[in-house]
Amino acid sequence: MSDHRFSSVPTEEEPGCCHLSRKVKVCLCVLLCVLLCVLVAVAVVVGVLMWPRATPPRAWNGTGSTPHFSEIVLGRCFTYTQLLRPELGHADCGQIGKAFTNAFLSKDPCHSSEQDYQLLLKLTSQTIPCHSSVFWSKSTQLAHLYTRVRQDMFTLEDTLIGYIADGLNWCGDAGSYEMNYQSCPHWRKDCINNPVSVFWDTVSKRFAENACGEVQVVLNGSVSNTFDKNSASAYLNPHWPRRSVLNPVSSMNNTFGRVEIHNLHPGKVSVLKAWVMHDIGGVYSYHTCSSPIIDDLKFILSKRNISFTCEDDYRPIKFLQCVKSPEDSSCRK
Ligand SMILES: *[C@@H]1O[C@H](CO)[C@@H](O)[C@H](O)[C@H]1NC(C)=O
Ligand SMILES: *[C@@H]1O[C@H](CO)[C@@H](O)[C@H](O)[C@H]1NC(C)=O
Ligand SMILES: *[C@@H]1O[C@H](CO)[C@@H](O)[C@H](O)[C@H]1NC(C)=O
Ligand SMILES: CC(=O)N[C@H]1CO[C@H](CO)[C@@H](O)[C@@H]1O
Repeated sequence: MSDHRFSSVPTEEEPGCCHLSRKVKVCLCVLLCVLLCVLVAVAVVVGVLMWPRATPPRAWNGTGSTPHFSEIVLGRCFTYTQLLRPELGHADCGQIGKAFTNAFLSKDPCHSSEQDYQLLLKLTSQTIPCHSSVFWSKSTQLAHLYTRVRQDMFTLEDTLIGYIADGLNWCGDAGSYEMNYQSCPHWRKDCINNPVSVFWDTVSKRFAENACGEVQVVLNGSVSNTFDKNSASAYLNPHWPRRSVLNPVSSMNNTFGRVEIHNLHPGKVSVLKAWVMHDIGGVYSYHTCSSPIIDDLKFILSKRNISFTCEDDYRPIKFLQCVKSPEDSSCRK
């Protein structure tokens, strides 16, 4: 009771402090400790919450990482290795997922390198049978329709690594362990050595290097800007736009010309067969097998001792187009 009196009488504070009972002192001490602990805890929590905001990731001009990137990668890996190609059932999807994110997390997204992806490449190595590689340029949909029907044929996106990454976007930040979901470097506006462009160049190169026997390429004869005026540089200039899955029309155009044809092995690849396809009902065919751009392609390959053939509107692929437009006159003969 006396304790209570003391604490509630402020005028007696000074002398009172020395007469405090042991019990009160212990109580005060405990109270102080608790208070201190609470303060420290609050400081830590606030610190943790504020930290990312203290160093926000850099802002870029390109779209940010695909939401749920890691989950998508893992899910696709299991889908591919367990359901689509069970012969790859031994692949370790957990490790593949980790190797993928480790390739770019906590790194400057403008200094991505082939080296970053080496472990991922190793974990996803896959043997593609000879005579079954299909390249494409500006014909993504049709080429994939073709390999979907011909399950023995493979575009890059039909291999494990291509299947996992197709259509995704990703980047990290040098100052954080997190992915950057806000923005990522745009290949033209920011930097060309960004994680996505470097990835596609790296895996395209391996895909081309591993190709053997007769290989095919599906080309789009119905686009003007792809192959005309800039055609030679499109095939020869190493700084030409990289593949970007987010913008297939504008920038996915030249991985074949810039990376893939230069990495075909003359000893392994006997012939490259080009199919120049035209849109059904398209107003104008910009390119055919007799276009100068095809000559350029032929020339590049001949210098590398790879023979080349070209066919306009290759029938097996034309049939696929005709499924969608059965009434078109070109489909009725
Ligand atoms: C050619 O490219 C255009 C524009 O990207 C696309 O709409 C069309 O489907 C493509 N045609 C073929 C045959 O791939
Ligand atoms: C590839 O896309 C870029 C961006 O739109 C375009 O400027 C360029 O002309 C295209 N290249 C070819 C060869 O079509
Ligand atoms: C192509 O073959 C010719 C003769 O068969 C040879 O002299 C030349 O070195 C080869 N070129 C390449 C790039 O392999
Ligand atoms: C080319 C381009 O659009 N660059 C822009 C990228 O984003 C920064 C700011 O985030 C702008 O200042 C640039 O103009």
